Amino acid sequence: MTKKNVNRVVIIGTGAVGCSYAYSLLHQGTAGEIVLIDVNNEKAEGEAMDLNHGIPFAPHPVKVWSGDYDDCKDADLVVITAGLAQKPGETRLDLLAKNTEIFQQIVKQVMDKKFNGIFLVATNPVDILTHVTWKESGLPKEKVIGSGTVLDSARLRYMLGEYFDVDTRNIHAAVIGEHGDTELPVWSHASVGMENIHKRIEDKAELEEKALEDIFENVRDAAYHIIKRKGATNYGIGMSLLRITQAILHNEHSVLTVSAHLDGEYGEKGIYIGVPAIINRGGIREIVEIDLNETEQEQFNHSATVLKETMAAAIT
Ligand code: 6V0
Repeated sequence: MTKKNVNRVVIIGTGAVGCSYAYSLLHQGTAGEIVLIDVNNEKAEGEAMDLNHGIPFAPHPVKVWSGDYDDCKDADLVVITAGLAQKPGETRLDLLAKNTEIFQQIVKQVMDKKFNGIFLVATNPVDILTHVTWKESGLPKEKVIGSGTVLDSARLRYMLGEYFDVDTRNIHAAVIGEHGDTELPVWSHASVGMENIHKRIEDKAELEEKALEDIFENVRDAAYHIIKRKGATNYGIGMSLLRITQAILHNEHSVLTVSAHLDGEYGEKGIYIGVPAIINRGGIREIVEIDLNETEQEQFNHSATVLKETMAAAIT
């Protein structure tokens, strides 16, 4: 379909994550056009029909349709949430090899249409698949972004907000590193309201440092806890993708812990990994290099090493 003078977002993969994201986009009126693509075309069609029936209640006019790769040509943003989920007995490496193949096909089809917008990747393992997207697309690194630890940082802020009984929006705290088991919280820069988190604990008799460890464990393992109960996680990631999309399409220059390509920052090179970065209409404007304390720096380097080893083992 010919593009109108509005922002077009193409979502590839209309499973639980892709549809929660589409629903969030529609609610907020963030994009003027939302295109759904899935290898299961009927699923994409059904989702588009269903979403269309909510348009009378959206804040702005929006067009939603199930499309094809031709629609990527004029897209501002292509968001990939397609892929296979882990099956019983299958390792993460097996899954990575299969999803890498799927990504190579998807990215090739998008680039064949002369796409020149921004890629946003959510499929797991997200850091490595963002790297694959960057390699296959040939686009500059700032135009290929992974959702990274945006969701993990949101989970941390939510759980800290509950613990301190302070509005989540006034909690400044971030998770960085691999979106996975080796991620880490940056306590050295965390604050509640405008007060340093450790000082806040010291000031209040009912609070204790040990709680921070438990909170972070719950953040890190949140996906396992949710998947055990409902089989997938979709709303939190849907809203995280929306937040990144707003930062891009509204040229916000917002700081979010996306998966960005490092070129010496934090002492690492040649990988995509979760770090704070300034996001605007051009994608990643700048990686924010905060001073980590010694423990955090060690944990970050360990996380980067695990990612590099996994990538080397799976991608030949
Ligand atoms: P799902 O519900 O199985 O949906 C995946 C969709 O991808 C299905 O509709 C498939 O038909 C489609 N698909 C598969 N192959 C292709 C292809 N070649 N082209 C187009 N479409 C294809 O999975 P769900 O939506 O639950 O999860 C999607 C991915 O998001 C998984 O890898 C999750 O692990 C990942 N998540 C990432 C998070 C993050 O923070 N980055 C958070 C939650 C889930």
